[in-house]
Amino acid sequence: MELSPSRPRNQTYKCLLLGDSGVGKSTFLRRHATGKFTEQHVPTRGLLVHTVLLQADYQAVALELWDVAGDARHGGLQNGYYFHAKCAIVMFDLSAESSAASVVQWLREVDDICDLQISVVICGNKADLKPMPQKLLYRRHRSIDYCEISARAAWNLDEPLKFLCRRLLNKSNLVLISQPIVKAMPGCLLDEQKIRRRVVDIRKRALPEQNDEMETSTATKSHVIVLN
Ligand SMILES: Nc1nc2c(ncn2[C@@H]2O[C@H](COP(=O)(O)OP(=O)(O)OP(=O)(O)O)[C@@H](O)[C@H]2O)c(=O)[nH]1
Ligand SMILES: [Mg+2]
Repeated sequence: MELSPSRPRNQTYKCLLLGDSGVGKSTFLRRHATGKFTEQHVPTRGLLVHTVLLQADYQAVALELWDVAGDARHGGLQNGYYFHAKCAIVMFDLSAESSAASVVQWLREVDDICDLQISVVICGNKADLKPMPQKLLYRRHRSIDYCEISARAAWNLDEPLKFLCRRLLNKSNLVLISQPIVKAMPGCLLDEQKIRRRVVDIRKRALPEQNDEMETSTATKSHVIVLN
């Protein structure tokens, strides 16, 4: 009897990558695609797509990342890109207040077109920079998670993908299987423990879920930004 190796089933999920211009969406995508980091900001025109593979047990999952231009002037089809998305990463820059204040708007667009039944992870990028002085607050929601990464320090880059796949597949032992060699940029230091403590704190202080509905006001008081 001949034994043929079992082939993992490959499910593909469309994943939106959203956020203000300059927060690092394309850098994140490029890190996953080629491992490279680009210093200059070249605004995306329309859309970039790259597929990453993850595996749990014998099940392979493909996440098709749709990196949508953050600047509406370069937006192409804009929210025409949102149709049939199964999940989304809404990215902001941990050092830029305005990008955090915009998260609520990006979530509203996702909600309008895809419905917030889809899994979303709010992802603070540039954890290597001095954080904004405002405190970040986040509201518990059954389909929304929160994480922080640094594309520059190549830190935690698989975290948002794992969050989403965990929700999509209900499995916790996911491994990224399509990862190029990714190195931190020279001179880029990161206080990992401090950042992890901050994330734990943000989760601990999470506001209660409100009537199953997305909070729509940006609630930007002087020292606090409510992300969702
Ligand atoms: N310090 C730091 N800079 C970063 C990081 N990630 C990206 N950048 C820089 O942020 C700038 C913008 O990055 P992009 O990836 O082009 O931003 P984008 O979100 O795709 O912007 P649009 O295409 O205009 O929507 C670039 O200068 C990157 O080098 C990071 O983790 N840390
Ligand atoms: Mg871009």
